[in-house]
Amino acid sequence: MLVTLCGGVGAARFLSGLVQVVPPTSITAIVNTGDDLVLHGLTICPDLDTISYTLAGLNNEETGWGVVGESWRTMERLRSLGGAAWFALGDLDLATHLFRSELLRQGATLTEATQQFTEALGIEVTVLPATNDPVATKVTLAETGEELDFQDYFVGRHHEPRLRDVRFEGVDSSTPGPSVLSAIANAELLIIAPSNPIVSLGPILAIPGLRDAVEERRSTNVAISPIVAGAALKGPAADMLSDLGHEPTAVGVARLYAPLAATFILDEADAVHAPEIEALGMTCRITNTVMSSPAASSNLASVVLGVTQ
Ligand code: FO1
Repeated sequence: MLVTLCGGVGAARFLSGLVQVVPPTSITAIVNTGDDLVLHGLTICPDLDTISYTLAGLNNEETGWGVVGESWRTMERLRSLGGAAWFALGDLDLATHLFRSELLRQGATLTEATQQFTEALGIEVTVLPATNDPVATKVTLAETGEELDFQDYFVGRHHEPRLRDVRFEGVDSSTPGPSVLSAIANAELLIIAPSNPIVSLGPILAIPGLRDAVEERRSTNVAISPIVAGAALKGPAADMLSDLGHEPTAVGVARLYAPLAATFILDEADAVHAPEIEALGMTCRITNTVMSSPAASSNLASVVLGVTQ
């Protein structure tokens, strides 16, 4: 079994490569829930949905989120009524939030609702929310000291403001979701996907017991750098790293992950950094990590799997 700790787009692209090279049933994706929000009374789980849509071949590749071939009639109508349309829920995507929210209202856990959703989409990868407890990422803006909910910052403010702090509300009293710790303990290989280390991996690793479980098996863990040549492929990861006092490079990411993984996957563009990363006690594998096509994703997955061979 393979376990991947996942955020959104980068992790989804990596998983779409992994399923090309190993049976999907042998993969468990443990997914961030810190970006989740309740809007219009609906529970929206962006990272779980990006992963699920991508594995089902339904993801909108242009935006990176939402459903391919989407229409926006409900949002247009909502806007004309004066409703909150800042967070764009497409007509097809809305069905996901209706489906999940009704299951939760009837008493299902997020794990159970996710299982029903992924089964309905024909997904054979096991997709697990990292926790069933409410954990909400909050950011403090550097300039004003104002604290915002993650999506108010990310979508509402186009992730432009610089940050002073990030915290995960509720995480201290959260517990890992069912099967999460056993999946981590029993995996042949654990992969830290190329996701934002602060707001995608951060909320997962902050769940009590989770970081320890990952550290305990460090020798067979692999981390993939989400930063290539000093920039994130998507989103504000590089700015966030630097705002919070980390070097916004693959080396900065490696410093965060050195206690967690023995192997670090580095892009060819960053090969020059390999000696500095190896000095942290990690072994580097250098390859193309930019998943610009299905072939690039499967190549990256093969390199990661090569760690066990
Ligand atoms: N991102 C945007 O930039 N604008 C949106 O209006 C937006 C809506 C949205 C709806 C459902 C969903 O699952 C994701 C959505 N996202 C949107 C993406 C989301 O904010 C981010 O991908 C993540 O939370 C960051 O990883």
